[in-house]
Amino acid sequence: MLSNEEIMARKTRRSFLALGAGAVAAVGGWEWLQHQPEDHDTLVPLRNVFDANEKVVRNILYSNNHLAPTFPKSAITEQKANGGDGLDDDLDETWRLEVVPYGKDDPAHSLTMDAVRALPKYEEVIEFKCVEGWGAISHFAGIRFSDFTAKFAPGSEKAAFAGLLTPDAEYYVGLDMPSALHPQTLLAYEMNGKPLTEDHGAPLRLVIPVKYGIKNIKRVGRIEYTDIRPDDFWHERGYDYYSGL
Ligand SMILES: Nc1nc2c(c(=O)[nH]1)N[C@H]1C(S)=C(S)[C@@H](COP(=O)(O)O)O[C@H]1N2
Ligand SMILES: [Mo]
Repeated sequence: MLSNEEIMARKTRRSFLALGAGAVAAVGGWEWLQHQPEDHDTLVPLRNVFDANEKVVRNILYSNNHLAPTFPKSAITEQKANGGDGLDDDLDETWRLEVVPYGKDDPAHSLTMDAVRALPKYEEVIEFKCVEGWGAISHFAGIRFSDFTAKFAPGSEKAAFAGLLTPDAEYYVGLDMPSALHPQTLLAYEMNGKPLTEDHGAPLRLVIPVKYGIKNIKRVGRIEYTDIRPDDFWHERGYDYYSGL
């Protein structure tokens, strides 16, 4: 007969094995999902389950200091223009960037590009990855999202999220604040040494190399800092809310 101690020891061992298997399944399932093709309809329930897991796994594996790889300019490749939601209206000199700081309902600023350009310029050559399976090495220049926040919405760093929308609100993304404040996250106005073209998001687009292309919103017209998880265009269509790399 087994002693009580022996029974307890066996039970404990079994729970540890189950826990380990669960963790492996969570990471494996998440990796697997990231590599699935466009047919997202059938994957929606699975994705919702993995949303929760992904957050836990992401917090364990990455910190704000985890940097995306950078490349020499000689490695730059052609990046096609992809996705035109929110870019339909004519772009003219009426463009402004509205900023709604944490705890406010209305914009505190309506900024011109000159005001944006006044912040320190930062450049990076990074890999841009679309969930459709293609990628490109591109050179972007602009300002750090963290510098922008410190200048135009000081204190908003403590919000849980930033929501970014096109001027017509047809395309919109939500970002967890650690990713938004990541040192490689830019509001970019140049691509491969030239001013951004309209199909790549002129006059100002987000470049967030720790996330898939879907989060890199083009033609940003409004930035809101909030604790309420912002709506997200591709999350509504079945993709992982965080879409981290
Ligand atoms: N406003 C807006 N931003 C957007 C999209 C879009 O449809 N509208 N598509 C996203 C997707 S899916 C990708 S892959 C990238 C493509 O960026 P690019 O056109 O500069 O290559 O933009 C992202 N940002
Ligand atoms: Mo994409």
